[in-house]
Amino acid sequence: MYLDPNNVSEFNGHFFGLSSSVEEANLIYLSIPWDVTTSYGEGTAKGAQAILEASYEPEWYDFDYPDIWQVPRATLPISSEIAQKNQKLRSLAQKVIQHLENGGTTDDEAIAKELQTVNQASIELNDWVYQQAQQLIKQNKLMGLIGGDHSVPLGYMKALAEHYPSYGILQIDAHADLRNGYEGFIYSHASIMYHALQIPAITHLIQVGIRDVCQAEIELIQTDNRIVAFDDWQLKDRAFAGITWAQQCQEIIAKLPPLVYISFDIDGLSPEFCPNTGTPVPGGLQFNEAIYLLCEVVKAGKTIIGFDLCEVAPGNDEWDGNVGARLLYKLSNLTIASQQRH
Ligand SMILES: [Mn+2]
Repeated sequence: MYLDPNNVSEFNGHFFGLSSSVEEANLIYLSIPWDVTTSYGEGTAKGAQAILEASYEPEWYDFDYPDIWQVPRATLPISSEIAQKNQKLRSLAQKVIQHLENGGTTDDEAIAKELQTVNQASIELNDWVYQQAQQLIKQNKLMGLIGGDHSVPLGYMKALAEHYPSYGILQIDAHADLRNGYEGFIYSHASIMYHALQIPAITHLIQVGIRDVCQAEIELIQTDNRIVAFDDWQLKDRAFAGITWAQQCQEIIAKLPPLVYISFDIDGLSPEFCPNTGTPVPGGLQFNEAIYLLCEVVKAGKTIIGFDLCEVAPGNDEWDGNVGARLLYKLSNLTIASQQRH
């Protein structure tokens, strides 16, 4: 197919208009319109669609990798079945959250059925993501997963764990996501890394930008030697004391194993870049700091085996989607570039 880099194409349902077939593509985008367990602001189920629509804005030229847009990519259609299921389950989850806000507990009979239905549906979603990822990985495809809330990549992480003997996760996030369930939801957006650490192949979890955590999460960080947290307070304290971001990035990268999965929760960035995300927290990384870190990961010789981008939620304008699209493009290019060395 002929693509003209000087004239971005008409909307064709593919991210960035880069519309190869799945067969010829090196990188496949899988979107998950799911935000069932979202506790605060909703809307991340529409994040992938917002990124998709905004993805026609950025130019294809990448200053680090000028020709990389030519590497074929394909976009799987956003499942309307999952979107509909999400809609139905959200109202059940809302009932649970409402019950808890009114002083009830997760053990109450009044919400037992709702909790069970939501938890079962989350297991089914994880299985579905696992199947999709496994099929693509078997064909030697790279995959980029777009949320949805941060509960969605677990199946993908499991599929990667079957393909690679071991790997590490670089998590950029305002939250540690190490809760053993949240509000009765076993597969909550606040629990993704708790579940990831149950996968034996995941040997490292390096967290960057976290700044909103509970006591139990801190205890897990301190006792599980697979986890290293570069929390936002520490990063900023050291920056104020004159330690450069370049130096701090090298310290972060030194903790990573050779194979790296990137889990990017958009709320790891400063809220000016994600004003409509589900649980925004002041502080966080600047857009360019995040990009710099990711570029350095690749320059350091690490191989990115896959990534997710979660928690983008659209507002009344295109901004959240626009930032998400630019981040998705860079994540994609860096993943491809890190693989091309082999
Ligand atoms: Mn998260």
